[in-house]
Amino acid sequence: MTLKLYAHPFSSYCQKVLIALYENGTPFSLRMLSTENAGAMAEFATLWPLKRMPVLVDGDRTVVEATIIIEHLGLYHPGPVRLIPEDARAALDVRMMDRFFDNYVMTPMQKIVVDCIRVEENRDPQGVAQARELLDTACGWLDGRMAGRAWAAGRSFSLADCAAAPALFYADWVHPIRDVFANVRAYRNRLLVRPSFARAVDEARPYRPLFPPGAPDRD
Ligand SMILES: N[C@@H](CCC(=O)N[C@@H](CS)C(=O)NCC(=O)O)C(=O)O
Repeated sequence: MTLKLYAHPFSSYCQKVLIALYENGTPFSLRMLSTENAGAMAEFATLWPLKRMPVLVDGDRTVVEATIIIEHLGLYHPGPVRLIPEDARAALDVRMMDRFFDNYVMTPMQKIVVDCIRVEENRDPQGVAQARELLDTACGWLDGRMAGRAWAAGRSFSLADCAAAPALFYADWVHPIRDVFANVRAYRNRLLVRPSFARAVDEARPYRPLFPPGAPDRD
């Protein structure tokens, strides 16, 4: 049975799952979520009324939340690249870093992006300033964490790096990572050349004009 992923290639949380799928060469069919694809949009709304992408359909199971989708893939469709270590203690560290990237990098990044879509009178400058401050604090902490490390947790590429790649990619677009955070900048560059993420970035390239704050001419 083919896995179906309801997603859009430009979405950060969708990229998180795409990276996991590409790491293991897991076959799936993309149900592209775009206004031109009303059928997929309607299925998506029925499957997950909260309408947050990505959503994975595996047979009669509907799986939501990017992290849980990656956990599901590891359990039901394992491949050569194990994204969550077998050792429970090592896995805990991976999950901690996954939460870090979602909560303290992805969330403030999204706050800044979404604010750009709002009409002027509905904007939230205080919330955006707090999001920028949180990104700086998160990068400061991450810079120390990444000293002497290639990947966010343990010695190999993991779920945590799947979360980190799109989070840091877009965070740097909306709030450039400061030069003093050299370890974070180097880590972002390392993620950019990881073939699974490089592929996700390439596939999303045609959608760059849609980026609400405007996409920079790089990466
Ligand atoms: N906690 C969810 C977040 C998913 C999410 O925020 N997805 C965004 C796209 S990156 C979305 O669907 N946004 C649509 C909206 O907010 O209406 C996850 O981990 O999958």
